[in-house]
Amino acid sequence: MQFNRSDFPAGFVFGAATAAYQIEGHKFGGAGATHWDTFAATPGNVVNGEDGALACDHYHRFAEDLDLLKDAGMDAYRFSTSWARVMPDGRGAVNSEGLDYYDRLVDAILERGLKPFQTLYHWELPAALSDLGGWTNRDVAKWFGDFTDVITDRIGDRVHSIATLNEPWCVSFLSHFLGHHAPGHRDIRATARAMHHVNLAHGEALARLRAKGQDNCGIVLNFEYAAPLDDSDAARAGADLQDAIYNRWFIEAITKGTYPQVVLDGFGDNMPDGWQDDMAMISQPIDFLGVNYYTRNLVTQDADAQWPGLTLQPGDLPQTQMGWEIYPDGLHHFLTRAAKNYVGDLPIFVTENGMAWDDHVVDGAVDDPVRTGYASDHINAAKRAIEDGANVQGFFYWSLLDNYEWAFGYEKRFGMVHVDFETLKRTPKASYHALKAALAR
Ligand code: IFM
Repeated sequence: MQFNRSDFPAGFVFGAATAAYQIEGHKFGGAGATHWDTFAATPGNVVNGEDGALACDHYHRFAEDLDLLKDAGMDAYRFSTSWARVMPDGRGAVNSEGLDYYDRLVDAILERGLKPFQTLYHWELPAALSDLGGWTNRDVAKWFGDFTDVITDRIGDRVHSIATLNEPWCVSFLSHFLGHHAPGHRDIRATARAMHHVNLAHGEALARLRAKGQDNCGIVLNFEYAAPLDDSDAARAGADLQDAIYNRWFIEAITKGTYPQVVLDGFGDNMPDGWQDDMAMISQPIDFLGVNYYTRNLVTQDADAQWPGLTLQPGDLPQTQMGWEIYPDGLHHFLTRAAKNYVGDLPIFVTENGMAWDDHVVDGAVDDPVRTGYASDHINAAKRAIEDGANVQGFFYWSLLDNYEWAFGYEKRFGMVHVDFETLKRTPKASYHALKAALAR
């Protein structure tokens, strides 16, 4: 990789990220059903109907996985805590096996000298709460607050930082308007509600964490670069609307207590009554911002089509296995833009960045030069953002392991470590070794 650890400020954190449902093996340890289990069991939603029942069996193999992080010379592990593992019905009864598991996991992270970066929610909503409307029900904020209390009472004394939610755009728009993720709705009213309630849940969780005296609390947002497809007014308007829905809706709510008018206009009467009264709760001060970034899209709009009337396509740069265009300048853009327009000097972490490729083990090794280049170019984009004044304090590669890539099942491989899903054998890829070498320099 074209960087050395010594190019970065002292204390800069290098790590890798994962998420509970994607790696743990949800069938173990008394976890309750989630809306991803039921979504995956419904034909047509997930490639091969695959689910997270076994995944990478991190539940039993986390020690081996944490050793991989340590052996690479990384500083931190970003993981998430499954709501349904801790509270199988989402409310009420607590599963002590689930709490014990996260207790062991955090201790094992610390024993290896790694910093535990916790995310409270990375998408596996308990199915019992989905029955009650899930993210469309305003009560989800309180339910999430109660889960926050339970898990924080157990591990909050040892985690380094806590992010409330991962990628609220996916939790709401992708899952309730586009229908690509659980619960698979395509309904504008459900979307408007979910897009507000996910922010409210962040605010509620933050209030609960503050009441316990927790520091280093923030949120992880995903950003996607939206460029006009061409020089037309339609393309400019389309890129602006896409940026508002995907990027500005969440960061503006959290840091300024406002929503972009262009999206409110589209949602119209579908916003929940009295949403304005929640904005102070949503915009409480955070301690850090997590930025997830992967790609760019070129956008245009058909103003005569039903709102939002957007068409998206990748540009002509090389693409990953996901068909996502590789555009490292976008990471520099969002890091500097976040600092300039939204969070000022607050610490920013790149909490996810990485790529999928059709990797294979050949003679015991996995050669993945495209991933090495991808990671190197994006880490250098983060370095440029620091030089341009953004207070970027860390970079987490997505992901440590090949894992359950949601609607794509196990087909798309994002890991720096290959996982054979028959034997569960881990094989560090060439990119892992390249990162290790750069971190030692
Ligand atoms: O796998 C996901 C992860 O769960 C959230 N961020 C994007 C990754 C790649 O799609």
